[in-house]
Amino acid sequence: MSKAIPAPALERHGLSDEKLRWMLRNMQMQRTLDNRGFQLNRQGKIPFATGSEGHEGIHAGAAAAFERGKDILVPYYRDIGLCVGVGMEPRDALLSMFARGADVSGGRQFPNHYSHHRLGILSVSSIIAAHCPHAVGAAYAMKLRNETGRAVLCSFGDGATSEGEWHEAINFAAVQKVPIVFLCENNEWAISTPRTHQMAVEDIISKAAGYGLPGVKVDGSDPIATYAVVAEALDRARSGGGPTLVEATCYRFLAHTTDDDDRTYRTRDEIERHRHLDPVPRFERLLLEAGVVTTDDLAAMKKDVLAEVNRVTDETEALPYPHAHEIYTKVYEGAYEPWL
Ligand SMILES: Cc1ncc(C[n+]2csc(CCOP(=O)(O)OP(=O)(O)O)c2C)c(N)n1
Ligand SMILES: [Mg+2]
Repeated sequence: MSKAIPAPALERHGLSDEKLRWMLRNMQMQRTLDNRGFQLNRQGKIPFATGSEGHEGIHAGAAAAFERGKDILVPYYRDIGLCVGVGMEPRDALLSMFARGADVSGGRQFPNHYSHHRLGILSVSSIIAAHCPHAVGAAYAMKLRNETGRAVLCSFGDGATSEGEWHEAINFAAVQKVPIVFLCENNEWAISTPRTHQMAVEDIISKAAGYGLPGVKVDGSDPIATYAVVAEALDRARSGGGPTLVEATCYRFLAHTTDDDDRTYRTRDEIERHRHLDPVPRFERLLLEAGVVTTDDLAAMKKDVLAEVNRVTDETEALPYPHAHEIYTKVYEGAYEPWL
């Protein structure tokens, strides 16, 4: 009689079962919110949404490494899962999509451009890479104030690494050894431009060598591996070891945004060829095989996430737009509040 071959032990990098289940729920929440954005747009209820399908592993892994109440996140527009992972409520994502008055920006910010003062989430910039010098500035302030034990996590896409501001930011960060982790979410595309048409190097981390900071490449479809790399880089930054460039690979499964028709520049075949990288079913399978979740747990988790997103969608849609007389509130007020 042949014996069943036991599944290889899960390399969990110290993550408890509870934390692994939390990461999986975060990934399911991200995907559900993502799909909700596209659905609401196609129903004509919201003007715009970005899709982050394929980025879930990076977001769950990096969020698990982020220390709430200490670290600062400087995200970009594709980071819905990362923002929710560091404490933003799904309701905030819907308030932003619906541009309701109760949104943190009062319904004024571009959809998917989140921010949250209390959670330490700096406002997203639509201008590619413009947030990188801001992130370095926040990290420089930590250094000047002798604040150890905290760091900045700054994320961006592969396309951002072709921008001048990105190069200036990482150069200054490396020279000043500020506490920051640069997290590149390399999804192979910058709207319709494939990575190979905008850089002559294979690996984005090779750009780190020119500036004298370490670069680490990780499979971003694997949230545990991403966690391990980002956690180590954040730890080093928090203890005065300086910046790191992390390149987390993934694939963008949806069009760039709801305004983009990706059929004009890539085949459906190409997308299907990358399906094996889809982090959500991959992580579900891994946790099932390791006995961290059961099929019943999985079904309950998905049902619970969908119920929450349905509930906040309805609640948020029912809320009012900002009033015209509030046009100047939440624009300049509080702009000089320090980031404590
Ligand atoms: C300075 C600047 N140039 C061009 C644009 C238009 N634009 C918006 S998103 C984008 C692609 C960015 O790609 P990437 O950094 O790889 O991020 P991804 O969208 O793939 O996650 C471009 C070119 C912009 N917003 N800002
Ligand atoms: Mg990209």
